[in-house]
Amino acid sequence: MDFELDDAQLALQESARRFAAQEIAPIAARCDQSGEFPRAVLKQAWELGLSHVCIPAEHGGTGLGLFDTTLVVEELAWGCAGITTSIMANDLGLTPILLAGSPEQRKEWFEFAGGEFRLAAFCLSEPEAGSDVAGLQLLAEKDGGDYILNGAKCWITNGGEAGLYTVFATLDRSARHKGICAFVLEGDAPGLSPGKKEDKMGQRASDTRVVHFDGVRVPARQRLGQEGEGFAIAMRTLDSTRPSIGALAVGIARRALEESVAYARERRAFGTPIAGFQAVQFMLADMAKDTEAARLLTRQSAWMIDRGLRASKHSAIAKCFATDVAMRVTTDAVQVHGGNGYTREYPVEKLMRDAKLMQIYEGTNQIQRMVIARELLKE
Ligand code: COS
Repeated sequence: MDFELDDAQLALQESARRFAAQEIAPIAARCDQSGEFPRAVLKQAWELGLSHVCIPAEHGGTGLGLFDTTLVVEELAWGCAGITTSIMANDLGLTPILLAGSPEQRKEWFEFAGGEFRLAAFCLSEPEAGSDVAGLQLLAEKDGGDYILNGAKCWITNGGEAGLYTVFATLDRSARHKGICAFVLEGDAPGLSPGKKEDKMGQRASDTRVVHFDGVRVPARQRLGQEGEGFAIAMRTLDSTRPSIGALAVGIARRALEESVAYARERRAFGTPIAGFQAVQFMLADMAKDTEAARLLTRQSAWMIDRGLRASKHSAIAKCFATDVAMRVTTDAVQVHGGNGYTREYPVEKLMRDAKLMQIYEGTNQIQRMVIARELLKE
């Protein structure tokens, strides 16, 4: 592996870094406190090619590989994890089309998603089926050449803001994973309605909702892959988006480390900056080494996927390790800041709240350990 960035990658990284510093970071605390959804900033990211990055160039997108995507995501997440989650949920919503869409579907839906500013949402989780995807209950009943969807999804990022939804539903609940199909729907499909916005602990700028499907009619041409292939499409999607979650966690951890180094240099105790104390230095050193390791694992898994290698285990390792690191590093950042760290005057308490969600979404870290162990035992 050669992780030296070329000129194009450095320019991409710099453009994301500048956008995060100039447009995201200044509104992060406000959106966190008010729960405001910063649609204008997301549109700006799309205009700059920092969002919807998986849409291939032949369909008008940036067509970034996963390695390059991790460079962008780390920078954006440095500015605000909630806003970055809204941006990256597009790629999560679009990846099933990339992996399983026919050439006609790719053309139609990528041009629909990227031709004008439209957010995408990935509808997999349900009230009774978050980790157990094969147990999902959203029913797809056949009606002539169409399917009729009935049920609900929950914890859907961009749930109330999306113009395109990729949706997983079952033809037969008793068939478990063999009954699942994947569909693409337009946001204004009759019968599709978002519920109220969740009042979350962290990542409050992102829009998370229940989405209801009441008799939503979907033509068969909007099904991705064959009937019964939906489970594998969902798993392959998550395999290839988990490195980006790792990168998002690295962005949070890096910000927490930078804030802590700056604070330790300024804050004085016992007549000297606290950076002079070994107790603080060791915390900073651990934060730095863990963040660096998380970045390397993340880039390794993305690099493998870009080369078409099977990466279920490495994606799960990257997601699990990097998000656990983000939780530890942000908790230590609050500790380095002492009482100040526990107040909203300083950014580290938000980082800690934002990091918690990383261990839960796109598969809890318990699920990641399950995936890693299963892959190990198969080898
Ligand atoms: N890629 C392709 N196919 C896969 C796969 C993958 N990564 N993982 C599993 N499959 C296939 C299996 O090979 C098996 O195929 P066969 O029918 O040929 O035997 C089938 O899918 C069923 O797999 P498995 O028996 O492992 O399924 P389980 O029901 O035991 O569930 C877990 C597997 C728990 C790993 C899965 O449900 C999961 O990832 N859950 C977490 C979901 C998640 O991340 N949710 C977050 C919400 S989305 S933001």
